[in-house]
Amino acid sequence: MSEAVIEKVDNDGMVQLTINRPKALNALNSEVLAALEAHLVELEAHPHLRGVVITGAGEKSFVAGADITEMRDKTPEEARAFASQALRTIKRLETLPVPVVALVNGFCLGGGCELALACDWAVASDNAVFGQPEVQLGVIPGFGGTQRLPRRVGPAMAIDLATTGRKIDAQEALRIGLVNRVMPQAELEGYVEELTNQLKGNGPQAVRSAKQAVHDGLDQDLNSALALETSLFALCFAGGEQKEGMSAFVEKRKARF
Ligand code: DAK
Repeated sequence: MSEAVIEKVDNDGMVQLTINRPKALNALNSEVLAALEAHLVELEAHPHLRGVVITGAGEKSFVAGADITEMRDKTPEEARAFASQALRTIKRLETLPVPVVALVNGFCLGGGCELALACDWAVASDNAVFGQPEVQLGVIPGFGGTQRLPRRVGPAMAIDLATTGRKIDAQEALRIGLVNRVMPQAELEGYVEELTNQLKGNGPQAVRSAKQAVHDGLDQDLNSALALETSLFALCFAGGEQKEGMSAFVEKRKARF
């Protein structure tokens, strides 16, 4: 498989994907997108997947956007094809059945910000820089940014960012709810390990169902979404996980999922 994305898997089904184009600040070109999609297709079929962490190679950038050099000479038809490849790939990431964590270690711009928006969590280094600067290049966000950004930070802030193209620092990203945590770069890996260990300690099917309830419920009216939650809650009692989790509590021991 291409070296444009590096996959590291641990024994418990936790996978780290690293976008590996540090010389171009991990900008997303067709090769990176194809490699990412190939990894995601494999992960979709992974029976014991527990979570995914996605990051960028090096200490300067998560992803500095779509590749401007590659995009510059595209026709409208080619731009549409490029956007649909990216949209499909980002959708695959978003709909993985397990929590996906963006480990944002630097620039997170344009398509990079859109990639992070498709993740369940974003943990950022304190030197991270976020933005949707596409309008400064004469285009708009094309990888879902105009739709996922307002859903994450509200329409007023989304329009502010998408129409000015201004860059914001990690603290502002935290304040507006674009990221969950900010910490010094040196502590980022350690924190993500702590987070993934926490996820791995929980019932795997329960974690999947919690993600499904939130994601699917957001697309429904409240009553339908509450009915979905009830169904998923009831299903928790069909497997062995709930028996083990509750027995462990009663027997004052750690659950073995
Ligand atoms: N694409 C290609 N190369 C990039 C890049 C990018 N997005 N960002 C950085 N690089 C490359 C630089 O060209 C440079 O390459 P060399 O000159 O060394 O060969 C290398 O990475 C290091 O970058 P700098 O020398 O510029 O490093 P600095 O620290 O000085 O500056 C920076 C870092 C992140 C502030 C700066 O590189 C920068 O402003 N980069 C561009 C950020 C940006 O505008 N990102 C948004 C990209 S647009 C659509 C579909 C998709 C999209 C839009 C429409 N449709 C279908 C309609 C998506 C658009 C985007 O994401």
